[in-house]
Amino acid sequence: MALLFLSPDDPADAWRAQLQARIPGLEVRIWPEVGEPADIDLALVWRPPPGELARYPNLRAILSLAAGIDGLIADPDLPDVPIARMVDPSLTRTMTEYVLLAVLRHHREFDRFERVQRARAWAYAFPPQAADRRVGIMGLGELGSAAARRLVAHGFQVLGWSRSPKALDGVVSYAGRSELHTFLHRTDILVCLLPLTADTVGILNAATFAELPHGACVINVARGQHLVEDDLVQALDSGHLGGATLDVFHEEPLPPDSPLWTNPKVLVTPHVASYSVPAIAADGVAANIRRVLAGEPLLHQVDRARGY
Ligand code: NDP
Ligand code: OXD
Repeated sequence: MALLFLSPDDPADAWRAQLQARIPGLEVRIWPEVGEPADIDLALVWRPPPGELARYPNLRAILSLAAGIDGLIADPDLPDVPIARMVDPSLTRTMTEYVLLAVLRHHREFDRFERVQRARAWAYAFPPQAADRRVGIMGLGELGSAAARRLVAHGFQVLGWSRSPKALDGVVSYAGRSELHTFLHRTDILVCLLPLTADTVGILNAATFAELPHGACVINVARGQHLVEDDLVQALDSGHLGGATLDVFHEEPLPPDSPLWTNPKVLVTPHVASYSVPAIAADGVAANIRRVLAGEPLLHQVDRARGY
């Protein structure tokens, strides 16, 4: 059994060591040193070049190093084999931490204090209590539901919007397009944790922002293509939106001439909201490798027709 490891951003040697500690004898070939393509049974990947995975005639499954598989399934030459997405406690923990931090920063108005500090202004103001702040999370899956639970524990009013209704303690659930309007009207801080699909592309747009209360803030930690960047800049400049935290962008790295870099109401982070630690995430990947060996269905298998 040979596994292809392909990622420009993940530590290949650490992944190899962690997987071999769990599956002795597993051969891990690190792209582009692949050897004979016909030897490859499995691929563990993040952002492979389009067409690359079609080169391996005996590929049995694709294991994604990412939770979001939009880039993978956009490859018209992707082999028709099962795909598992990343579900991992370290990915969930780091995303929960980022969302809590970003929500608290807007809630406690640190974004405004950072701006007024530059003017040496002693701008005294008290924000509302967490219990009076409504945080709305778009996408209540692995990551959205974990973030929601943490925000509930902190005392915020938490709302969630997903395709199907959810029963999460302390979270008011809205589902489907018909309930989006009400969800947005009741949201002061909006967090996007949706997968990127044909239904969700461009969902953070002028019409969506217009439904949010005056002064609302937007946090996008899902995909850059969820956001219409010009609409965001307009809504911020008009004063309708109070601020934004953006971790993902149409083009990554964000081009130097993007107006988002210098907008005083925008915090830019370089797609770091969450990350998998190989020593932790290798447990789930190894479990799926064993499943392939045993001919069993993958854990966290992607539904290609649904797009996530
Ligand atoms: P999941 O698949 O577990 O959850 C997706 C959620 O979105 C589900 O609740 C689903 O509803 C909901 N959803 C999907 N389509 C729609 C729709 N059309 N309308 C309303 N709700 C919808 O995904 P994860 O939580 O694991 O990850 C979410 C995304 O986060 C990833 O796809 C990725 O893009 C992004 N991400 C970003 C990272 C970063 O560092 N910035 C790191 C990791 C992930 P239902 O439950 O009803 O199916
Ligand atoms: C992911 C990501 O989808 O890191 O896991 O963006």
